[in-house]
Amino acid sequence: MSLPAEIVEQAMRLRDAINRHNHQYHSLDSPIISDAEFDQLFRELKSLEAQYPELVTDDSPTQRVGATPLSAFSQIQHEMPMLSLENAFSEADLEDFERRIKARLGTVDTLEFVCEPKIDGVAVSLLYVDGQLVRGATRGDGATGEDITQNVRTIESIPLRLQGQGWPDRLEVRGEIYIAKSTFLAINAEAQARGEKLFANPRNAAAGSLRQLDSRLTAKRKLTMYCYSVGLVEGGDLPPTQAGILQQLQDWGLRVNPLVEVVKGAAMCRTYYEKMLTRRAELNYEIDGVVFKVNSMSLQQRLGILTRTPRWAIAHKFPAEEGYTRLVDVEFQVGRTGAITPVARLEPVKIGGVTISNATLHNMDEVGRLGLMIGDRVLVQRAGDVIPKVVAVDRSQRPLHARSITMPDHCPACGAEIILVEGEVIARCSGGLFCSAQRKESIRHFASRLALDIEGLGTKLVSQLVDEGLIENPADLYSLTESKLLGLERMAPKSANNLLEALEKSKLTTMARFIYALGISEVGESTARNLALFFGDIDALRAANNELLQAVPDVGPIVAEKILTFFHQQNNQKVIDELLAAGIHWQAETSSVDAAALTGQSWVLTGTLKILTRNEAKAKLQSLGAKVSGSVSKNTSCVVAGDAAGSKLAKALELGVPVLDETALLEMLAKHGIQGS
Ligand code: 9MJ
Repeated sequence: MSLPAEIVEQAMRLRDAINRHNHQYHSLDSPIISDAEFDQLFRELKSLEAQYPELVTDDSPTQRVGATPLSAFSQIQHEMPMLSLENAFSEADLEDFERRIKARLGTVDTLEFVCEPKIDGVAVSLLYVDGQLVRGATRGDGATGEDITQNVRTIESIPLRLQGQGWPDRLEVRGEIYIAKSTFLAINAEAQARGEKLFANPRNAAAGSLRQLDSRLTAKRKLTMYCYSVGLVEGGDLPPTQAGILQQLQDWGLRVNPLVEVVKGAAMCRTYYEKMLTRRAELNYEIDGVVFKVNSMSLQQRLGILTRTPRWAIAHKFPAEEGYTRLVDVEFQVGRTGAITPVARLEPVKIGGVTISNATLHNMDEVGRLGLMIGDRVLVQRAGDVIPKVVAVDRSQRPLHARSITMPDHCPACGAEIILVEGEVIARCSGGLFCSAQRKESIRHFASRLALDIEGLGTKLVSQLVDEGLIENPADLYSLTESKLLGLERMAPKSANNLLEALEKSKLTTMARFIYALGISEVGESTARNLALFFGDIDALRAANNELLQAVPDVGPIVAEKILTFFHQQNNQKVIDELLAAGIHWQAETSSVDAAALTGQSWVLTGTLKILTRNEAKAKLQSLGAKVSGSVSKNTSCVVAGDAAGSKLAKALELGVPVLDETALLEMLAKHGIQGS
């Protein structure tokens, strides 16, 4: 039976629309219809295909998942080897690279290079025949890889059929499949909740997800891909430059990194490297360096390949952020609230240009999950400026004399009993303010940047001052004198004076900082700000009852209880009195600000703002009493949409949640007494 022409046409129209919107959403990050509208198109196509099963084609977007699980991956031979890249680690390596190329080409002209972020994922090859995706394969050893067609078909940013026209009959596209950092964290959080093994990093998570024999599992992992080159090209032509090819791939619906740039000469490559190094932390995917490629394809041809690496490309690697070393010992540190944290003492190892000899182990559950023993060879990871952590254990290298790690019964600082509250993973010292470690931490917190910001009062000095009996609590800081300080080891008159000056300067602060500095359990910066705005007066806060506290935005029964407990302690009240008597003061919170204007409202920020930073916008909304949340729901009061706002904006529109642009936000803030910048 032949299908009615209008049905075939309708199915084609739906597929085209779905493919186009998929590309807008996944590759260009700029959806033009809402999720609901997209779902509607998808449902229409599904029901049409259910009604007319002959309509179902292999490249229909409804066919991404559905294959039966495999028993093993089959091997494939790459028709053109998948190359690896030579590495450069320094400016000199880069200059050498340029010099070699110029010598080989016999030219003195400045060369054009394409600069690309080097994605730390899994290299794959996609084969399109007549525009249809027919095969996906891993790089393997470059000559032989594994057939992962079923799995790549589940990745929504990989088109099952190329868009537009003019593609070669056979086209092999290469690139890197990866998992976004945010997705990686979510996967691990879920694994942790289920008590499963965690992935060490996003690359392992991507590789593990791609190596699933059951593609339904791969489909759940939200993998994506950036394409960066072509392999086999038959029956058609491509643009004459690398940059042109990338643009062409994007036009055919493949995802290409928007941070690619064309530059002239090695010096500008270096500038690109520096720029990406500073942007690295803010990207939602891991990059381990940048790649430079000669832009002209004819020059690439002339330069050719050296065994396994092309002469026309080089990877400029960032300093490694992971490294193996040995766990020498585990010590137990006591935090401000008595929480006991196991800390790994490591054989010093250089990671990302920094020598690491300590790493956090978080808690004993984590030690158990890692299966860690003292003496083990461990993988240490350093990400940006966060504390390094042990992420994996190399059990094959466990020495015979490896020792197990046990939580002590008593606090290493004060000897008080360590208690494990039921239902909590964190063990705590029961010594309270008698524990010198807790005292040191609370003074250190008081002096920290977001609290009273006392310059020069670091961990070592606080420790020295407490150990010498010069201070016991934050208020004692203000009775320090030059002569007392000069009694300390290695304290020069200049440093002593600097500290006294910093202490004097810290006396003028804000009420929010002061509340935060007190170190009340569960009261972070944002809650402190809300408390300051709500009460406006420290005595009102000190006298508040549970009910009143819970009227403050963000304060629920647990936080209210913590605040009450803190102020019930005579010792804490005494310290506050002494601090105020020492001259700590602040200006009244600006009364023209309508601090309760948005109380009870939940706001969401999305897209790029031009005038305010995200954090500024968030703080300003919070100061009017709004909660700022990360996801849109029917309970969201308002969404602020900046440039390139994506799915959150679509969701808001779908749910009928009010949307403001940045100008409207600034107007609203001004109306409530808050200036824009
Ligand atoms: C990555 N990993 O992002 C290449 N790569 O080119 C980029 N890898 C590459 N290019 C030729 N951007 C071989 C490998």
